[in-house]
Amino acid sequence: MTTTTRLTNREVAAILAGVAARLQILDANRFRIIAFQNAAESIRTLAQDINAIDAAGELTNIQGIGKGIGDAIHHLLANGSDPEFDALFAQVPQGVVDMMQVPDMGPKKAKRLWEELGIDSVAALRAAAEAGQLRDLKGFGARSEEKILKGIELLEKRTAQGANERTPIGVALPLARRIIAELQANLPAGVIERIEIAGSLRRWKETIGDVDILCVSAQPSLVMETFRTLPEVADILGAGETKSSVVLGNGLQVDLRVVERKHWGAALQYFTGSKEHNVVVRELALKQGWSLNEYGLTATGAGDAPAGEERFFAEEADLYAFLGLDWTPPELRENRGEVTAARQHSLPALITLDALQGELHSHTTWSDGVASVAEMAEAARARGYRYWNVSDHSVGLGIVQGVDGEKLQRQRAEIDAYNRHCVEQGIDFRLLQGSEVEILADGSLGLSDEVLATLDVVVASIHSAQRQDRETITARCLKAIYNPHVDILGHPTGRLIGERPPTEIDMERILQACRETGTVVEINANPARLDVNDLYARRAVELGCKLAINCDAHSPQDLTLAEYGVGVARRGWLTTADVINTRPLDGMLALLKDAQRKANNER
Ligand code: DGT
Ligand code: CA
Ligand code: CA
Ligand code: ZN
Repeated sequence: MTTTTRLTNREVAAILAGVAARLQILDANRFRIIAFQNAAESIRTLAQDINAIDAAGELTNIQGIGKGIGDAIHHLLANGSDPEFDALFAQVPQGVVDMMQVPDMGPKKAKRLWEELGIDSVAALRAAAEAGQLRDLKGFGARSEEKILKGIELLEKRTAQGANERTPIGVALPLARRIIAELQANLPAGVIERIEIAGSLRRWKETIGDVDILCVSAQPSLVMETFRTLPEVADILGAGETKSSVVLGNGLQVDLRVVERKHWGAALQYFTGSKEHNVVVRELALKQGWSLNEYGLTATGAGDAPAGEERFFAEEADLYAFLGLDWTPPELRENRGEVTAARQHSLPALITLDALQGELHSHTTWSDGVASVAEMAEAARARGYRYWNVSDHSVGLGIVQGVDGEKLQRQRAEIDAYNRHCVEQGIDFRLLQGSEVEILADGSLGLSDEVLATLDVVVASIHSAQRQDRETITARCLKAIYNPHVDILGHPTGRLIGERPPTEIDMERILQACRETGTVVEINANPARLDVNDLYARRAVELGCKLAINCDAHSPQDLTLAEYGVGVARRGWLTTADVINTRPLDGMLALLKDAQRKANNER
C-alpha cells in the first residue's frame, strides 16, 4: 500500500486552476479551458471534502465536473499527481501564470513576453518594464510599461491585504444554514433548543472571517460530537466541552458554542458583535453600574444594585431594554451611531425582504441569461413579485451578444404576449421592457436615445474600460446619469468582491448627480458585487437619492439573491420608503425620471 498526503479541496482547486491558466497560455480549446475553470471554482466553494466524495465514487455529481475531469481528479487524489497535469506544469512556469494576475495582462500578452523576451515571473516583468525593455515589442509602448508597473503595484497591494482570506457572504451563508440544518437533522428532536448564526454573518457583512454559531442544549457533548463529524468538516481546530472550531472543505472556519438557556440573551448579543458595538454597549452598562459579559450583567456596586448581583436575559431584546436601549438589528451593530439612536428610540424601521414587489434588472436568453422571458416571469410570480423588468445587455459589451433596437422590437412582442396572457387570466403581474445599456468608454450609450425612449425602465452600467482615471470615469458616468432616458445606475462602482477593486469613480459626485436628476442608485444584490455597498447606500439616502435592490438575475435561481441586497440596504440604514421596488407598479413608475420630470413640469 502506498501512502500519499491527502490533497485538500483548496489544493485540488489550485491545481485545476493552474491547468486552466496554462491551457489559456497555450491557446488550447476554449471549452476545455472553461471546463477546468468551472471545475476549479466548484471545488473551491465545495463544502464536503473532495477525498470523501471521490471515495464514494461521486465526483461527477459535483456541478461542473464531467467524466473526463472527474477521472483526472480521481487520479490526482489517488497518486498525488497526474502525468498530464505534470507535463503542463513543467511546460509553462508558474511565474508566467502569475504574470496573468497583473491587471490588464491577458494570456496572450503573458505568452508573448515569455516567448519573445524570456520573461517568466512578475519580478522579471517589473525589471523589464522599469528598464524600458518592453517598448520594443510590437504592440507594446512606453505607456504599456507604465500600465504594467501600476498593475503590479495594485496586485501587490491586494495580496498584502489578503483580500482573499475572507469568505464572501454568498459562500458562507448557505454553508452556515446547511450546517445548522444538518445538526438538527442528525440530532434527536429537542436536543437543540435554540440555534442561531452570530458574528459578522448575522450582521450581514459582505465578507466573513469565520462563522459563529450559538445554540442552547442540555446535551452539549452530543452536540459537539455531532458537529465535529459532519461530512463538511475537513479539519478540527478545537474540541472543547461547549465550544468546537472546525474547518470546512473550502477552508471556511466555523465555531459552534453551546450556552445555557439563561445566558442566551447576553451570549447572542456578545457573539454577534461587532466588537466596536459591544464596547459602546459595555461602557453604557458600566455607567449604570453593571459589568457586561457573555453571561449577563454583574452589578459593580457603583449603581443601585449591591455589588455582585447578577442579571440574566432570556432574549437579547431584554438585555437591550434593561440598558434603556431599543433592540438593535444586528446589521446596524457597527458603532455607526446605532447605540445613540437606540437610546433615543430613533432607530430606523429597516426594510425587509418581503417588502420587495418586483425586480428591475434581469437577463434572459436574449442576452447572457439562461432562461427565457416567460421562464423568468414565472419564477418572479412564484416569488410573489408583481412586476419584472427584462433588461438584457445592449450592444457594446464585447463578449456578450447584446440586444439592438431591432431585437428589442421582437422582444417587445414576446413581452406583450406574456402580459396579454396575464390580463386574460386575471393575473396581477406585469412584465416591463428595459435594457441594461452599456455606458461606453466615452460616456455615450450602447443604444440610441430613440430606442431608449421606447423602453420602460433603463439600467445603465459599465462593464468595460474600468481602469480609466478618476476624472474620466466619473465624467463618463455623469454623462449617462444626465441622459433623460437612464432610470437606474447599475452596479455603480464595478467592484467584484475579493477579485476586482472598485473603479476610481468619484461616488460623492455621482450620488449628487443621481439626486439632482432623479436617477435611481442600484444596490446590486449579487453577492459577488454588493454594489453600491452599505456605506454608499447610506450616503445616497442622506443626499436624498432613491435606490433599487436588484438581483441582476441571469437565471430563475438568482431571484434568491435578493436577500443579500436587503442585507446591504439594512446595513445602510435603509427603510422601505428608500427603495423604489417596494412600491406597487404605478408608484414605482411614478418615481422614475420621465414621470418625475412630467410631474415637475405640471407643477
Ligand atoms: P469576522 O469573523 O472577522 O468576520 O468578524 P466577527 O465579528 O464575527 O468576529 P469574531 O468571529 O472574531 O467574533 C465574533 C463576535 O464575538 C464579535 O463580533 C464580538 C465578539 N468578540 C470576540 N472577541 C471579542 C473581544 O475580544 N471583545 C469583545 N468585546 N467581543 C469579542
Ligand atoms: Ca466570525
Ligand atoms: Ca469566531
Ligand atoms: Zn446585469
